[in-house]
Amino acid sequence: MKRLKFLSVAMSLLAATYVSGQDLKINDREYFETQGVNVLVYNNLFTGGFNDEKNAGIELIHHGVRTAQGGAVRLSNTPEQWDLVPEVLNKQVNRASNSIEATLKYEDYEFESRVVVTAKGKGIEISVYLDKPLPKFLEGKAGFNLEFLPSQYWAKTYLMDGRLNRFPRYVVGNTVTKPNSEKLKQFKGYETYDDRGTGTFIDPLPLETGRTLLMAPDELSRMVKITSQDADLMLFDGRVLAQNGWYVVRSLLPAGKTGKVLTWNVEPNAIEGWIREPNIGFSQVGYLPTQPKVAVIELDKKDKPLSKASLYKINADGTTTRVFTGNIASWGDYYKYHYVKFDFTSVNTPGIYYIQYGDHKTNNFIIDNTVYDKITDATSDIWIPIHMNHMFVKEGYRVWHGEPFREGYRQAPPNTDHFDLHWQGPTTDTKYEALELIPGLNVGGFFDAGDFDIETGSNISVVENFVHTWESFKPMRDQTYVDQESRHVILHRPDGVPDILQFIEHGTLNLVAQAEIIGHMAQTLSNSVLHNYHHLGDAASLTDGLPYNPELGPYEIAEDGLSSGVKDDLWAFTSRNPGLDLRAATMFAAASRALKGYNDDLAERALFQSKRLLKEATELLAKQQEEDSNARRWGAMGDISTNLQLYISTGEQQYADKFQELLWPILDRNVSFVILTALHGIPHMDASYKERLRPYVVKYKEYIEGLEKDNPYGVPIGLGNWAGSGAVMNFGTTISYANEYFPDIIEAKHAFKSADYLFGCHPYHNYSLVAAVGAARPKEVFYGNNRADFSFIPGNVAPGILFRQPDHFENYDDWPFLWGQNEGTIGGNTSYLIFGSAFKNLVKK
Ligand SMILES: [Ca+2]
Ligand SMILES: [Ca+2]
Ligand SMILES: [Ca+2]
Repeated sequence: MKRLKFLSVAMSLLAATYVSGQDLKINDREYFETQGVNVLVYNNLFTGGFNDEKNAGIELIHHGVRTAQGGAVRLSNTPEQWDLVPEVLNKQVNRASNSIEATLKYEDYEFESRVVVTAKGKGIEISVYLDKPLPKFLEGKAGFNLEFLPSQYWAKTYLMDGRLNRFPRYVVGNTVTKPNSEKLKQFKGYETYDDRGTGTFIDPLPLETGRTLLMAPDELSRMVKITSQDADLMLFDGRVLAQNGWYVVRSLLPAGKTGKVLTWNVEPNAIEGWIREPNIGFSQVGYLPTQPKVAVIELDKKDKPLSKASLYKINADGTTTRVFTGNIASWGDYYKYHYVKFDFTSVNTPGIYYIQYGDHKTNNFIIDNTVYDKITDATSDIWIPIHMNHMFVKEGYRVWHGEPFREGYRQAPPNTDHFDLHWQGPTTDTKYEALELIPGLNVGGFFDAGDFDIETGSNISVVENFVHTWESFKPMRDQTYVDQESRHVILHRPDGVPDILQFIEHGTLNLVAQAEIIGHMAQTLSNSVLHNYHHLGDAASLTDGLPYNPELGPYEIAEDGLSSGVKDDLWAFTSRNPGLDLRAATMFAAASRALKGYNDDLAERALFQSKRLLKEATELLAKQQEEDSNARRWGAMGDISTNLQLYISTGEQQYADKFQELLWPILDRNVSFVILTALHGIPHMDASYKERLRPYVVKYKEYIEGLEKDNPYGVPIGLGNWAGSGAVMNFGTTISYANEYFPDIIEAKHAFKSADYLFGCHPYHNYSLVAAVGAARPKEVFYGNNRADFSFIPGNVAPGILFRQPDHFENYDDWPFLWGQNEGTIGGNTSYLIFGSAFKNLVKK
């Protein structure tokens, strides 16, 4: 909707476009800027490791949207995640010459190049310099690439040397295969592709080749002209190799040359007089009649704030009535935008409303006492059961996935480095040989996120989150059929058992199996090969269902049909970590409490493992501490929450003492970091504990008030590489509990800021970050296992609004693939269950 409106503005400015705009200049934040065009030069760097690599290099923010990135010397046509990335050795900003330059290095090939970006009028010149000729092996491989966001260009036109074309909506490209000997090695020697024994890899062919590329002349906000003086421009479609690929414009660097070897002129069109549309942030879920109602309006700094905004009510006959007009209050600047607020708290009649700010009208929302009633239902009824591993999951006519990993898990070989940040140490720490089947682990557990591994640490938190939700709020909701016997899950089919007990059972089944079979907790149950780690689609098709048999040739199936030569198995990473075992011990104790009376056998097994792991882990940790004094300070016995949980489970005073010993100094240093854990201690400690906590709660109140000055939304906004919805939920949960125990200090009204932010009142756009029932305009795309369909799994909570250096907030809603913005995790979404439950509880009062 926003874009349609934008188009009409663009069209009306058509006539004015070719009047010379402002020239690009380096601004105070050290990137090139003119109104509507920002060119960033290595403000965000490649890492080569686990960060999303579609967030780095030379980047273009074009009329408010980051439409191009990845500008750098690259070694393949359409680089994938885990392809080698250049290290940016140094970056110099030269205001006198209006240029920014950086040296790029590929350590593996001892290959350095220098990229110089110089403002030239409305565009930039990008030049590549070589001091030494290209290494022989990189001839025909090294080139300069710039990547454009497919969702912002598909179906638009482009011209290559005047030839007419249209960007393809879906990839239908030409490729060739080349011998693997020509393939460059990938990060740490991993391979993102399975060659099916052909000994070849796929190399995309260009869609077009020429010297002048004019992109999107039909859409002035996206129009970019690129000319290359010395080498052909090639346009590739990276989606041919990977669904998260972008359109890549590329020129090869010449062999045998030094000095200035490549020059591009890139001219992004700047619409004369363009001003970004106001982003009117409000809760898409709506508001209670009695709650605070404040819209935060994000404005272009060139925009002139209006003095008033209005609220309109949509009547039963479809007509609308203006019911309230109020003043706009300035909040101030936050990074690159200006923020104003519109308070319409006084409107308290239930009904359907929209906000009118100048010419801008929002979509409708509801004011009513019931708006929050269903905020956790999609998460508990749909997202969570779909992420149940080792089960067949069906909804209506649709099978979400078959039963995955029937062939079980094999012992990860010693000294194995894993792409998902795990490591099998020098020994297996089990009775199993490397690659031997560890029978019985393929039961229960939850997929980690958009991938299908079992992260033990996450699964422990998940069971704890479920138990916490169960014990605090007793949700009896039953919308899911779960049959462990036949390994079947059916959504929207009640079976007489509260779903949350079935989720606790499901998580516990896997974790108990780990403890019983391995003897301690595995770090993870995960993919052995990278090329099925990024598997998209049905988890049951990730492996071939047969265990790997080294006696067989590649891809061969044994005559008895019981094993195969396909190296696609999942492995158990089993290096023993007593800290993890200790966490598991507390989780098992909690699970045992919850399961008693529902699944007594599992409750007993969990309790047995809890006691055993507690004893063994405590001994192991004590031994570690003797050997290493650092372990004393940073080891798992230093985990505050674990000690509280141990006290709750065992009633042993030593854990209560340890909990308090650790708690108070950290509260002194950073109240907001541990206050929630401290609050959870109240029901289990004596009255003096609560009184001692009181001054810290007063301090937390100051923190809450400080956030009002920190940013216009009044919630903690994270600036890391994974966006901050988790911290916002935690903030709301903390306020809900603090209000329960200290209503005289912490007012309930603060919790609404978390809900507002999650449901639409945040930077960049105003869509709800939860694929939730009840929101008028939830986000439409998320990074789940169905992300290739540009879809979502209901109830998912996106990490949300990602900060890009140095001043850009972003959440793509037409491109699901950036995980730091759009991926839901089992840990995060079960935290949302707690937030939602605590918040609903608070609202009830
Ligand atoms: Ca994972
Ligand atoms: Ca049920
Ligand atoms: Ca297999």
